[in-house]
Amino acid sequence: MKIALMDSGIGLLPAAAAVRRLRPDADLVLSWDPDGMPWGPRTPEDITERALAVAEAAAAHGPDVLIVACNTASVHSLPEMRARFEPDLPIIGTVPAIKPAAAGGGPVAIWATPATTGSPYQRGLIQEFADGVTVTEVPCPGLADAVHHADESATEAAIAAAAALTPDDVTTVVLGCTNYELVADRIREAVQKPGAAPLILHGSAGAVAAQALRRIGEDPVPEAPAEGGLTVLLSGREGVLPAEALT
Ligand code: DGN
Repeated sequence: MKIALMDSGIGLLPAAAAVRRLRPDADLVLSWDPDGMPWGPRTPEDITERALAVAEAAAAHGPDVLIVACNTASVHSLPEMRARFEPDLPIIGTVPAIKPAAAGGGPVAIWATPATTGSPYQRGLIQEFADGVTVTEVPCPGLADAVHHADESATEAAIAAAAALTPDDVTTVVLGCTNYELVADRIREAVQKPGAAPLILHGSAGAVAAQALRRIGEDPVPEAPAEGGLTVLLSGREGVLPAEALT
């Protein structure tokens, strides 16, 4: 079994690690776009063009399923991706986890890239699943890029700016960009108010990994031998990734 994941950058790692935990025997193809990232500030047309190119590179390796491990690309480009690749290659999107977050009653804050924040797709999810729940959309300019480049001070500054836009009484934060799952602890620290109930964070890595397996009729087998291969594609060129990046 071969499972491909794509994103603009290393935001695909949490979902890839989740796939590895469920199926250590799966071959992984990770395709991202160092030449074009970040996608967050781009126009929807531009995002779709870059996402299709990165997906083509992954598809050329013959995966059974492709996970679009990027909220920005999913909210803007899923119809085009599906039209291009399905039914031969099933496409699994990643969109902000508003439904489970709103089920807790809120108030909820959705942290996402500027392109995802306020997009018709995100607004539709809020309307459909968060009726009667107070929801604040928080754009986080620069955060995805800072996380990708492991730029500590830019990450700190972008988290502090987003925390300042997050109402004090939120109980729940949706991590609406896959990069943010890599700094979830720091986001929790910045938003958690002293004395308040522990903040609830909703990412999407585990859910999309499980959904990808379901879609191709495979069960989770966490005890399977850890013999899955790894192919890394950087804007279409073969690259390498240290094994510990997926733990
Ligand atoms: N990982 C992407 C997402 O989930 O939106 C970040 C996109 C970007 O390049 N900013």
